[in-house]
Amino acid sequence: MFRHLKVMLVAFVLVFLTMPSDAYPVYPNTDSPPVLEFIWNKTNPLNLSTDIYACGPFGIDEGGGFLNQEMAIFFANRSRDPIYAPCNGTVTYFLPWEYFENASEPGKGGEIWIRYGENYAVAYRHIVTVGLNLSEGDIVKQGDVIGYVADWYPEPNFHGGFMEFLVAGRENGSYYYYRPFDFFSNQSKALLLQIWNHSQVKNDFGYNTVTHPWGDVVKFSSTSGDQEIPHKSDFTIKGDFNDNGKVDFEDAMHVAGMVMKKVKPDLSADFNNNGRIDVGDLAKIVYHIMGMAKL
Ligand SMILES: [Ca+2]
Ligand SMILES: [Ca+2]
Repeated sequence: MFRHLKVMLVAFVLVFLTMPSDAYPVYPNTDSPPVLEFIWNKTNPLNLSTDIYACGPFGIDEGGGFLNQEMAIFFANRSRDPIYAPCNGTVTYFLPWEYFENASEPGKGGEIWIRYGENYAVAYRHIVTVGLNLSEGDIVKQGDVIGYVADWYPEPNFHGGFMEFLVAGRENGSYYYYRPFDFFSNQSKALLLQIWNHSQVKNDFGYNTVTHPWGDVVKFSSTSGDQEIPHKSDFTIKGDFNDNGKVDFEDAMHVAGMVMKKVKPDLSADFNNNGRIDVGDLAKIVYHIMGMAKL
């Protein structure tokens, strides 16, 4: 009987000491929202008076109460331009797509989600990823090329480009799509307002249905967002190494394993921010479980 219990105990400890952490690294180490930069092709800058065909605002009703999750720019005379990361972060979702010709069509195109810190993510849909060496888990820096604008053909012989951008995040356990405009630096906001004002088409794509440039809705949650956002942003709870939605004894055992060097150290367990996994981190997670400390 005792022998049986001992074996079970050893097995129990071994399981948790070797438990892998499958979450992508949190980068940068912050709870705060990003300050985004709208970076455009530096060698071939936008000509505002000729290059902006139309703008689509965030949050407009696309029919049946389905609100638009993205802001969109329909470019004139421009396609295949590089798309730059608007902030630092971790690639948490990457869907490659090679074809410029059809990436702007509904249900087609590549997609990239970049999580910023603990609570926010930015994403581009309908991108082309040809030639890019990116995968989920990669760290990207603001200004890195993360995709290309798709082709778009509003009428014969008109070659434009198409770009869709979104900001998502979580607050108190709920998931939201946010109006992207609000997250940009003042300099980028000024450029985005110029782009909005130079839209050649002012009676379509929802442009004339809003009073605020880039959308009247500040944020919204939805059933599809509740599924998409945590999945594609790989949002995890700090200290929840076994991914069961709470910080518990098993997670403390995992940190103990790191302290004892039985498990590969993971700096997301550096709760006391001293650059290594130590007894202080173990103490913090134990106190957290007991409700006496915040991670
Ligand atoms: Ca857990
Ligand atoms: Ca530490």
